[in-house]
Amino acid sequence: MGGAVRRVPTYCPLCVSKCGATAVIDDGVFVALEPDPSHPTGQAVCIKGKAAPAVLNHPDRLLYPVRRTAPKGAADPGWQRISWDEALDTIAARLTAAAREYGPESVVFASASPSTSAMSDAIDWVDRLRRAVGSPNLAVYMELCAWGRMGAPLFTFGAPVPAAYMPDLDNAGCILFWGYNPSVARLAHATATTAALRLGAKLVVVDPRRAGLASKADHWLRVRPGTDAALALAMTQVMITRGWYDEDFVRRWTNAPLLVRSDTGELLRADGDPAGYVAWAGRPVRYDPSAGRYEVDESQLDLTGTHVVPTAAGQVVCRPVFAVLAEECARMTPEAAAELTGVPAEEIEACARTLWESRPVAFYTWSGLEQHNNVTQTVRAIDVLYTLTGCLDAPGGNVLFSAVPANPVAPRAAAAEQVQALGFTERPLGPARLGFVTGSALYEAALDGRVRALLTFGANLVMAHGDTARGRKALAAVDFVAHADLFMNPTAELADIVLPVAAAFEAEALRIGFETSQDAQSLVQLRTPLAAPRGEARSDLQILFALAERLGVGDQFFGGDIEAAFRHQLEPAGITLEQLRDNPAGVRVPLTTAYRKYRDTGFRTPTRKIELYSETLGAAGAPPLPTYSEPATSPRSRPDLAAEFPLVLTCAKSLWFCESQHRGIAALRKSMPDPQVELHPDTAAARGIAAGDWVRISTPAGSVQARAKFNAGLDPSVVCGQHGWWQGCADLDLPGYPVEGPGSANLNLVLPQQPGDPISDSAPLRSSLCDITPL
Ligand SMILES: Nc1nc2c(c(=O)[nH]1)N[C@H]1C(S)=C(S)[C@@H](COP(=O)(O)OP(=O)(O)OC[C@H]3O[C@@H](n4cnc5c(=O)[nH]c(N)nc54)[C@H](O)[C@@H]3O)O[C@H]1N2
Ligand SMILES: Nc1nc2c(c(=O)[nH]1)N[C@H]1C(S)=C(S)[C@@H](COP(=O)(O)OP(=O)(O)OC[C@H]3O[C@@H](n4cnc5c(=O)[nH]c(N)nc54)[C@H](O)[C@@H]3O)O[C@H]1N2
Ligand code: SF4
Ligand SMILES: [Mo]
Repeated sequence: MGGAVRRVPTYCPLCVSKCGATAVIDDGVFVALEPDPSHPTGQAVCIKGKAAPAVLNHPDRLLYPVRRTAPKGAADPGWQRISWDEALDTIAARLTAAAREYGPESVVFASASPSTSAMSDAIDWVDRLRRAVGSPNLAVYMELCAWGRMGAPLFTFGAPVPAAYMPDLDNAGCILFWGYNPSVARLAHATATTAALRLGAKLVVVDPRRAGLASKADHWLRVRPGTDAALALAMTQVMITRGWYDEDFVRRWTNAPLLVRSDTGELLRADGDPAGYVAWAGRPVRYDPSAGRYEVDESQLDLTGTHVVPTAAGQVVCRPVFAVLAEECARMTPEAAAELTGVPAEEIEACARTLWESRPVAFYTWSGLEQHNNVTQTVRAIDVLYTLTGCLDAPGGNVLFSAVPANPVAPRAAAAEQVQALGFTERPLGPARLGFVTGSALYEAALDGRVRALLTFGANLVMAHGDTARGRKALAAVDFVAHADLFMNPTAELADIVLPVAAAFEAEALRIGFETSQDAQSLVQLRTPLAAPRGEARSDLQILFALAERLGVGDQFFGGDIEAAFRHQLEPAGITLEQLRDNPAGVRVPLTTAYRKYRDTGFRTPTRKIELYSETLGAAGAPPLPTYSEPATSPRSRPDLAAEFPLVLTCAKSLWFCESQHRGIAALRKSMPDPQVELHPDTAAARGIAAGDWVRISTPAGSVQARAKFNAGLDPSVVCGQHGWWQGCADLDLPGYPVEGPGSANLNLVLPQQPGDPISDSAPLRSSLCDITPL
């Protein structure tokens, strides 16, 4: 130390926030990461980002490719060092053999979530490789992490709102965070929100815990876990009853005017035109979805009333979708919702008023909604509520910001995949339709011999999914598993070959757009390597490009030339790699935001309107209008279990760690040395538990341990745990925990994967029953 200090503009890729940053290089050594306020996501760097050098230098880093020599299930896998050539040749040969013998659907690719790791650098290339070799299966937690932000909104908007239609925080009048805590999860959203609040924006937070920005919120709605749909329906009820909705938008841009048959509950079709629909404008008028046009101007369309429509098959009594929606919601009064959700009726009413009076509304939903067996309907209810504000793609609403033109790495398949992903038969509208395999479908197929080869980039599958014991059996049953990672983890332990991966700051990466605002979207940045890879570690991209060659699809990977791939991506942007290398802070491409693009294109739904009523869901036997269903395992749905397990158990991420990572990093672990469970002091007192005591969290599936952390803001019947605890921290002399068995602190060991959401298979990790007892 003490030599020349260099400062290199960069960004942190460790989580979804991608915070703009400055790296400090002291005498050639990467020592610190600092915020870069000139970067659109650079207002702050979190404690994990600051610990990036410690992650990179940790003694437990994997340095060499290894192969297992002991059978799976042995206490010691007997890792033996092998060469990269042997490792990559073996992986390619085994994947090829599995696909040849058992079909391409027997091969699964998996990745750590790009929201919680630098796999965001490479995940599109993983997807490209799996398609190139014909595998229909990518396992990347779509059902736990993204269905509510990306998958379920397709039924309503035909687009990923809010995952792609980002909240325009800079211009919002009201910000709505529903099951989302950006102070922990996405710093760039938290700092932008704080700035917006300073300028007078209102904030609504729906969360069982008063977490993060909830303490600054105009409304904090303390919802019982898993009952969010009831809340959304009640707010919708209030807004419809009070006339707090953008009637013109609803009439023109949603399918609210289409007539629903009272006899079947289905949308009425025009006589002699099975593709056409009918609305009412003093008489029946046709709607042609291919043109997106009615016979009359929309202003004449009825949203209320009951109409008798003459058809070739006789008279049919019908009502507009909007009238049926209003009637369905009428049952969910604020009082009824208060009973279900625990949120006072006056708060529900007041919050609906704020949403209406403080428009434009920008919203984000995340994990608080994803991990329930009713997520699809919950998200439908919130999406319908949001639609009433008329703010979609409007300034200050949720906007699809213009993107830098670029060649996509893994364009969505134009034609349907030839072979469907695992789980497609059971849930044809779920993640499998988009090429994603759910944890439950993966385990089931692995256990019955349909999965023969698995290639995972970093995913800690057995700890991220519920029912760890089943997961371990499933992975052990797969003929061949290869895992690429920075560290050994409980999933890698089950692999046949483990590859050492270069840490994010040891590798070059290309980022085209930073998502959170138009300014952020306009920035293209090439992340400079700040250190040489440790040992023989290689970047995920190097591994993928080398495997592609060996799998005979090198032509789709630019003959193994990563630079050529970057150049190809950049070509439409008119930016060169040289420009980016000369400007490590990035190059801005001037872009203007186009708002309300639906006016030109309609929506990508079957009716080309926002679908308050979803025929697609109806045809699958699901409610076509958003509906509340009680979580499968709750005090109300399972009073038989509630006697022994009286508390509702949810969970949340930790500020100090990404998911199951980082417990080995002293700078992080020192702030959170032990697994915790948050509970109300009264709940603790009733059980003779003091703050900081070790306790047992017992669910119908077993028990694990954690320390009691008091949180007087919680409802006394709700507790909140943490998942991901396995790793020890030698520097602090803090223990690791077994993934199974006595002494385990692995919450997902005692959380089930089933019953999953009927459409998406999302597991109920955030609405289960438990009791807490002293250990
Ligand atoms: N520090 C840190 N940052 C991360 C991650 C990390 O592990 N650590 N992980 C990354 C990943 S992969 C993701 S998916 C994102 C997730 O980001 P978030 O979704 O913000 O993550 P959480 O904090 O788990 O959940 C948000 C809130 O949901 C609340 N909640 C729990 N149950 C319910 C419920 O039933 N209803 C409602 N309305 N709320 C509920 C929790 O109390 C919590 O405050 O964060 C990313 N960023
Ligand atoms: N109970 C409960 N369970 C949950 C959740 C919850 O909130 N509660 N959250 C769910 C969610 S939203 C998600 S996204 C999943 C997360 O599950 P995962 O995405 O599997 O995340 P981690 O468990 O942190 O494991 C990530 C692994 O990737 C490795 N890694 C990190 N960076 C890189 C890299 O650049 N390259 C490679 N090759 N490897 C890397 C890490 O060392 C680690 O071993 O967990 C889910 N499970
Ligand atoms: S929030 Fe922290 S970990 Fe995530 S990108 Fe920013 S600095 Fe990195
Ligand atoms: Mo996630």
